[in-house]
Amino acid sequence: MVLFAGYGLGRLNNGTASASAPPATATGNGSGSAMPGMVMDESQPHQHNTDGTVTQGSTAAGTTPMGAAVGGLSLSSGGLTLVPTTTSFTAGKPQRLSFRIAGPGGAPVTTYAIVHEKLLHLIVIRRDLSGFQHLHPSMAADGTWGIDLTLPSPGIYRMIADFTAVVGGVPIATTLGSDLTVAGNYAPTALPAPVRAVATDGFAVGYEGEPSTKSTQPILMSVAGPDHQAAVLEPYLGAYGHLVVLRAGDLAYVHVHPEAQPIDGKVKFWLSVPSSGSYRMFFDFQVAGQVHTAAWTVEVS
Ligand SMILES: [Cu+2]
Repeated sequence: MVLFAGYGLGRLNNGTASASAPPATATGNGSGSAMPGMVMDESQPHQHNTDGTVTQGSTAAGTTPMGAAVGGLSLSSGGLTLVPTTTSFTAGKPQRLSFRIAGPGGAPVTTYAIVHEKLLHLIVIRRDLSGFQHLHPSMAADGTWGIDLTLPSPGIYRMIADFTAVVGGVPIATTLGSDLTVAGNYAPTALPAPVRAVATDGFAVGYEGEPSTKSTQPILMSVAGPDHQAAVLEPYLGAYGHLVVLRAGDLAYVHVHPEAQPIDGKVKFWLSVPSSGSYRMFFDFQVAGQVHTAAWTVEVS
C-alpha cells in the first residue's frame, strides 16, 4: 500500500498544522482503500465511501470497489453519534437546525479536520430525492453545529453529515444521518427519467460513463453555457466539482471528488456504486462565482 505513504493529515481546526501532525501510516489491506480516519491528498481524485473509508480515485480503476458497505444510513458509527436538537420543521419556514456529534464518552466533539475547505459538509434532501441542499453549518465552541434551514414542503427529509472528527488526536472520517420531518400533506415526487443531458440554471450539463457495481468507472461531466460553448468552470471548495450520489430507497451516500484539473473542459470523477438500483447523482459546479447543482437519475443494473 505504497499508494498512501506520504499522505499527511488534513489541517485541524484547533490550529495544528499538517507539518506537525504525525504522518498517516499505510496499513495495507490490499483493497485500495484507506483506513477510516485517514485524510487523503485532496488534489487527487478520490471517493468518500459510504462506510467512511476513502478510496483514492483512478488507482482503483478496474478493481473491485468497496461493494456492500454503505453508510450515511445510521445515527451512530465508529463511536460517533449524531444528536440533532430538533428534527421537526414547518414547511417553508426558516428554522434553526442544530446538532452535535457525540464522541465515544458522550461529550460533543469539538475538533474536526478540514476536508474540502470545510469542517463539516451537510446534505439535506427529502426521501423522494427531491430538494437537494448542500450546506456548511458553523460550529460553536461547545461543539454545537447550527445553520438556518428551510424545508420547503411536507415529507420526511434526511440530513447527512460528512466530516472527519478528531478524537484523542485520531481523525475519524464518517458520515452520519438522521431523519427530519415536516408535517402536512406529503406529495412524493417520482424520480425523473434517467436522461444524460439536463438543463440547470441555463446551462446544459451532461455526463459520459457508465456507473457500475463491478468496477470503478470514469464519469465525465460537461457544462455548456447558453452559447453552447463549454463553460469556464472555477474551483469550488478546492475542486472543479463535487459529486454526491444517493441511492433511491435508503439514501445511501457516496461523495466523490474529481481529478485535479478538467480534461478538455470536462470534470472527471471515478465512481463505484454499492449495488444495483436507482440513484440520483448531484453535481455541484461553479461558473462566474455562482454555484449550481445539476442532477441526474441513474439506473444501475
Ligand atoms: Cu460541502
